[in-house]
Amino acid sequence: MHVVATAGHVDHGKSTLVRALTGMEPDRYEEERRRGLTLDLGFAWTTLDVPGPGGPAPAEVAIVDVPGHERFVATMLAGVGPVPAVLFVVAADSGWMPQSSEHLDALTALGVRHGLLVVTRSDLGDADLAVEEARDRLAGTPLAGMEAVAVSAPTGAGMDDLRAALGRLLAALPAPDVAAPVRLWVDRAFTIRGAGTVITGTLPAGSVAVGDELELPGGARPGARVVVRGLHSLGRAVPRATGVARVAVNLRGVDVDAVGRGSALTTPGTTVSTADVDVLLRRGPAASPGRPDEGPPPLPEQLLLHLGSAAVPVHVRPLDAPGGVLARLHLSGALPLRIGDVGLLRDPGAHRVVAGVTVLDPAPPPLRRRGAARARAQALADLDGTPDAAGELARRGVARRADLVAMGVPPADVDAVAAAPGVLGDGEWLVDAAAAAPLRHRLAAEVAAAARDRPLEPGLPVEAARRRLGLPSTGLVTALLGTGEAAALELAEGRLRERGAGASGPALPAPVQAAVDAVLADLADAPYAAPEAHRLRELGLGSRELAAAVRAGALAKVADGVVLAPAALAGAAGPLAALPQPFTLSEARQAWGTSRRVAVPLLELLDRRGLTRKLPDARRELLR
Ligand SMILES: Nc1nc2c(ncn2[C@@H]2O[C@H](COP(=O)(O)OP(=O)(O)OP(=O)(O)O)[C@@H](O)[C@H]2O)c(=O)[nH]1
Ligand SMILES: [Mg+2]
Repeated sequence: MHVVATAGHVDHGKSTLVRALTGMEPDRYEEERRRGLTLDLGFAWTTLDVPGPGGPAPAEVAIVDVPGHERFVATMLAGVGPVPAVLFVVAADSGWMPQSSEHLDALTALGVRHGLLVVTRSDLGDADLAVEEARDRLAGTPLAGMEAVAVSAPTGAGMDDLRAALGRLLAALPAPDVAAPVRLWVDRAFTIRGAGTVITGTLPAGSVAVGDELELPGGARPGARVVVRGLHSLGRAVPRATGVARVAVNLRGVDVDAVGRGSALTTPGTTVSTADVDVLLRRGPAASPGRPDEGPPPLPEQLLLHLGSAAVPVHVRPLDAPGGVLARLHLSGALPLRIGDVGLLRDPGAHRVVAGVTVLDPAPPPLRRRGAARARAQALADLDGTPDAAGELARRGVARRADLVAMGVPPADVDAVAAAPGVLGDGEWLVDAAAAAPLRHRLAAEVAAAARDRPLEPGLPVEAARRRLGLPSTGLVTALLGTGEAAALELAEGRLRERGAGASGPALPAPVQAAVDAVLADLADAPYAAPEAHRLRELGLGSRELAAAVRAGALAKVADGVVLAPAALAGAAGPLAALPQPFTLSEARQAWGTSRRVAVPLLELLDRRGLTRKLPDARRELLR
């Protein structure tokens, strides 16, 4: 299927042309027919012969009929936005008019390159003159070279030529990517009794099938998933529709108020729902893709952004210079966008399309510091809206793989950049190679600072390192290890420390070392008489200090608050060898010259180490 839209000044015969071509009534409302004025989008379709390699073949073409009245330009744009080709209508008897210009400017800004110039009402005026005038106006725009056909609806003159020319136009349209992610801009939403909410739109690429789960970005529940309950195309129920196509989608569990013109249904994870976007502006009389040579006047700050079927008020902030080509748009509501999306900015009061826009970054960084806008302009200077995996990652330093895909970077390109030399990742996130070196430097500095500031701790917890480096995951912190300035760091029990710091034991701070020395002196004559709680307190050895002394190998832990000299613990089985076997707790206590407080956990420790065994009568024997 193909989809084309009409364009042109009010009353120039667009709807009449659609009627003559399809036999269908594009003016759906009684009021439209009564007033002879199109108020809203109309939809009609027909079958015609399209030339192909194997000769002409019948193909279906749907036509989105737009209103020409100056008050309905926003409606016109909602209809044209997702459509790749246009029937540009000019009446022979009145010739080129203001909305001819406004519609042409809009089509130019949207980058529409395929169309037919249809001069209508040829029975009422000089069609050749109208064609000539239109050619003048079209010069320099992407539609300059389109074929021209003159028709008259009442006489039927030119209609066969029109069908033939339309066939040639359709044959020349680029084939859309059937595997592309779906973004279906809604142009109508209504309810059908018994079926619920139905939306219609032009599917430009990709395919939608009954049962598909799609995302409804924006709306009352941003990111909500919806299921395609039913699908119609050109009035028929179909199991699947592939772009380009007109589709009507019956949605399960969606209130009709939650969707409307300007909403979109998308393949989950394939757009960024954003209210801030950096764009390339295409301006001047020919606001066609490509950068203008000279700077036009500054843009108004408040404009309407038209993109897809959406029209959203935006605040425009120039990034490079007033009248420049780069701007940050702040949207009054989020839209689901990708790099390379094309839209336009319009000044509705002035009836003027002021610029075409190409999305360069749908997830731009905030502009906080002075000079941030200018720096941002430099970062964007060479971009043209083609998503580039390496560039996106380099500009961001750290990025989530899924976010790059949502921005429009092909998944295969994201995989390739993830595998590039020097790029780090944890499966979910990526760190650019150039960003890794300064992160390693900061990590080494943080670990050193932590060792200095908190010597009793066995290193900097990875989670603390993550926070200090501002990284999104601890996986990325550990991915930094191994090379560069992080080569000297090691990870043990969730903490980072300088390699080797744990092996010989970290040096204890002087006061702790002095207290430990005092304990060891106490133990010199009675090696198993572990210091009592009051003695430890008096020496300033709390649980943190004791843990550090144990980690440093200066003391050995028997139980909480029970410490011995490491050598005493290692030789604890020795005094038990002189006892009659098996022996009692009391005999062991006396052999060690200590109290039950020490003897009980010490025997349990020896049991666990397999040096002693507890018998059913609670006595123990030494195992050799
Ligand atoms: N004589 C003659 N009248 C025509 C022809 N085409 C359209 N008309 C008349 O021109 C008037 C306007 O036609 P429409 O088709 O409603 O124009 P339109 O471009 O759809 O108008 P809007 O949708 O409101 O912008 C109607 O009265 C038509 O009957 C034609 O080829 N010959
Ligand atoms: Mg009409």
